[in-house]
Amino acid sequence: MKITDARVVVSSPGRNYVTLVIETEDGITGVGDATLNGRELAVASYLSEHLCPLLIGRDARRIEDAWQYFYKGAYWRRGPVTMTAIAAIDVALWDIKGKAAGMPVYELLGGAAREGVMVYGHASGTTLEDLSADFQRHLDLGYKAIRAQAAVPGLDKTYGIAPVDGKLYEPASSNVPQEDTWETTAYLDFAPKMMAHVREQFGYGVHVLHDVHHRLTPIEAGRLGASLEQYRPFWIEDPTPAEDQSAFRLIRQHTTTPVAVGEVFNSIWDCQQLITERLIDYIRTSVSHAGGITHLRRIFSLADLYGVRSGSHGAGDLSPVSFAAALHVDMSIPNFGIQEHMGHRDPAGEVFKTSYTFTDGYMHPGDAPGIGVEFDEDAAARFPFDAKYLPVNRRLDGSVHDW
Ligand code: KDG
Ligand code: MG
Repeated sequence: MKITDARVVVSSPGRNYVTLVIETEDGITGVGDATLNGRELAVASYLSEHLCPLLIGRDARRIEDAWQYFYKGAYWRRGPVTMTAIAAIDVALWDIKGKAAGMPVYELLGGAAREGVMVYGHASGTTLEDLSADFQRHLDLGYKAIRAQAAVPGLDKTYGIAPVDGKLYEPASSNVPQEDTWETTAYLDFAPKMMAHVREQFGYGVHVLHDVHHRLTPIEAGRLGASLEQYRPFWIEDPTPAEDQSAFRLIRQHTTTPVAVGEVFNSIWDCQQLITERLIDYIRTSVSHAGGITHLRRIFSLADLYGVRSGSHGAGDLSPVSFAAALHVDMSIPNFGIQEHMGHRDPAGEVFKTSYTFTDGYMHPGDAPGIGVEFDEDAAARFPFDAKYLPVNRRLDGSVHDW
């Protein structure tokens, strides 16, 4: 089954997405997500200049061979741009394989290991009262697990807070990143109060998650985990900049609060020590940034050996294509933990026609052949690229801080 065309479409239906479209000689088309938030055009160029020409004439059925060819063959390995590009090819080829077989991809991965995928939504507020209202809104929607974030008193801006209830937080259009402020002491004092507030209001019948966005030192993270233990969080996410894998030993020495990490990882090598030394509880690598379905399954298989469960990144900057692909993986692996579900802002639905469903806090990828997302290129053309950047984070003294 020869590949006859491979092209990249950059569009901004609500936010920027980079979509790879692969066509085969027998008329089957596959799609992959190549979105890398704030660096979209780098991946688009890597694909269209270097990889797409090499796809023409290849056999679309040989997914593992394509993966090895683009990973090992390039000489330059790993890194977010390379691995997002390989992921897009990999997912598009799985989409084609599923369509050719007339089966949803999760069937090709071994079939359903569960009835549905527990997802967590994002509740946030500029005050604790606003957070409560948003948390209640998520409970009313049926979520069984909810991430709680609130603005830290004393700081001008806190990342991850939606501007209005029910909206998604996203960077504003600009060629220059916005700058946020950070002060660790204020945050460490506030986080337990926020968690106490959520538990007092909503009890212990719902899973509560919290994202630290890589801002603490290991000992600060240990202190945070210890201070939250009594409120039984499902996890604390990204407590420290995670390229320092051995730092997690120190966190582990000080707290039993579960730790989740990995949304910025691109390969199994980035989390090898974290997994094999059992320094984390959930690995958050994603289909789109960690080399596609093929490589993500390798990471999750390693994690399974060490009692680490999956908890894939699923923010709005991962397009509906990679979100759907994540659900297929989640359905089929033995060590699924939870899946992030931030959702997508209109008019994304005009461009990506999805077949996944949400019922009572659980999602299912649907039974359409392939990944189950149809990409409308004509609709995408109505939404041109719109430069946006994640914010840069500065401490009160003006120095640049960890993300
Ligand atoms: O592109 C980065 C965002 O997806 C990330 O900042 C959101 O931390 C995030 C999360 O957990 O979804
Ligand atoms: Mg996060």
